[in-house]
Amino acid sequence: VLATNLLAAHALDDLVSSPWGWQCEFGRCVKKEIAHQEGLSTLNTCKLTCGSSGALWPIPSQVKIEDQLSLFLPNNIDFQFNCPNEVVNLMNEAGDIFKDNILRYHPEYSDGHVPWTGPWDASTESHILYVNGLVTGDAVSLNLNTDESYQLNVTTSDDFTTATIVAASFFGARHALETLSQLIEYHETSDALMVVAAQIEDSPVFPYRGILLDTSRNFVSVATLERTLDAMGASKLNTLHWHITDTHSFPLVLESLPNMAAYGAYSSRQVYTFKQVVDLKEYARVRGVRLLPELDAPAHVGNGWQWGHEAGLGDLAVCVNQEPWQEYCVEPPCGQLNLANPSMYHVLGQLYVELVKLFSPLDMFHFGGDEVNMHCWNASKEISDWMIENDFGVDEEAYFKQWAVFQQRARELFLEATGEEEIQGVLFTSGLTAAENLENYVNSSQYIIQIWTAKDDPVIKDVLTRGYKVIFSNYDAWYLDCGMGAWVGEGNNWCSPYKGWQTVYDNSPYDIAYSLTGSQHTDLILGGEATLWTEQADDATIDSKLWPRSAALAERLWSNPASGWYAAETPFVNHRQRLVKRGIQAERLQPEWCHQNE
Ligand code: CP6
Repeated sequence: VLATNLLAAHALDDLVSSPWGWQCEFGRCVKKEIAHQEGLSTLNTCKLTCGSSGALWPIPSQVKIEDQLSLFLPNNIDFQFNCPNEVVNLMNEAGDIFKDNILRYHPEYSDGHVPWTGPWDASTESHILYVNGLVTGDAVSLNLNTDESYQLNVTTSDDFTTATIVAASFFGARHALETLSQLIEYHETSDALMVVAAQIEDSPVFPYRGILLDTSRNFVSVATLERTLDAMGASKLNTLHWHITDTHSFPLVLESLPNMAAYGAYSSRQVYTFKQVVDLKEYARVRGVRLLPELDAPAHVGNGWQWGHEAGLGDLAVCVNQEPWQEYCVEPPCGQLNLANPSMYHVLGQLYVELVKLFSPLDMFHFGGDEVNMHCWNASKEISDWMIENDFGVDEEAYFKQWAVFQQRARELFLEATGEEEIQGVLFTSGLTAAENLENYVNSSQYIIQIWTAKDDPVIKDVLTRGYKVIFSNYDAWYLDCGMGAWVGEGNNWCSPYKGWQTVYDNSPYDIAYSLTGSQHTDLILGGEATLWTEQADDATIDSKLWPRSAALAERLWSNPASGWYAAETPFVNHRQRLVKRGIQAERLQPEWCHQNE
């Protein structure tokens, strides 16, 4: 028996007698071996008692679904939303994506490119799906305060089904459409099936649910960025942290600073134009995602900045591509901004003006700030002379002070570029965010700290007790790359152990060595992100490294279930299937045999 779609797998329950059965655990149907368990049901019954269809991902806060299905015609959807003028166009676009996705989930459609268009079973011809919605708020851009909650009700009468959505923002409403698309199943033939009744109330646990993608170590095409956004929307992830530049390459074409890409891009084809970025921002928004740009500084810069020398501005960056790299940085090629050169600040300010033009509106900006190497600065005669002339001294402490001055100036330049009074900066944990420097150099009302080290790092307690907001991207759970092995060699294999989706799933931001008070939970821990540094990834492999593992992160951050991965396995396999149907080359989780034996 061939179960093309797991959602229809319960049809097999009656046909296949197997040693497996289903049991409800934590609102999810879990497959158990009958030999060791009593009172197990078929998936159908389990779905009823469990109150979950086993299909929804991420699992909603509250869900009641009737385990009966009615037929409807997927190309006969009546879509009507009552919403403020500002969001009418967004809502229509989200509606078109919703309709397209439903056709993509059809079992006879498998190549990820052309939606199923029929023929449909004649008996379903008159059955209409009405999607009616109310959006009360007029927000058109997503930020940390956006209300992403929604209510979704499904009812069915003789020959039509009505799905009613109520949301406080466009973003909540588009999430509701994702959930609704997951309540649709397909029969073995071409019929579409819809649950006859459902009541869902849903909102995310964490406001920041992200993916970091590095486009500097290797170039990433716009098509891959769009696929990433498609999959993020499908999983209710809301932030693409775009690590646009690094020492390796500078792929962004800027109107007033064309030399950055001219000197820094791998080739004239491997760049992002102004129009591509602005279009991508819009593409993301329609899918409920905001772009969070990062310009990593003062370390992790280099290629692209060399033009300054030839333009008579002196060295904008120092120790660029210098060898032996081990002395000047943690990863070749090296490079850091030249603190002694006022032109560097002038160019940085121009760069920020360009970034603001591209990415506004921005309530957050990522300043990077990681992995500064003091020896790189000290090895520059220009910088050490300047330090001595200005009576700073050239010891480690003096360089920390100059790094802090740099960061302060960078923030001011960014604010000037936006014309705003305030912006939330984000900084990776680094020497600057060590306990003794935090209080002197990093203001907790100005900066969010991104913790990329492991869960037992004492820095977590250091920042939370001092009132800093945090984002987690722990490298032992949420680093999806194998970057370090690319240059360290010598048996230092950072890919090992590979972080399976179970590891990604079971890492909760609340589950830390330091015990939190109530308001530290809700006020300070904003969420987390999976990171894909691209030393060893490009267009050919990004999908399979990101997916479906980032979807495991998505449920952790949207629902933060009390249970671990075991209870989530079946719906996770379902969700992976949906990602593939949407054209994402997501990694396979199980042999088909596992599903045939349900
Ligand atoms: N690039 C930048 C990197 C890393 C960081 N910043 C990194 C460090 C350690 C590991 C993986 C990636 N490649 N700019 C640290 C935030 Cl294991």
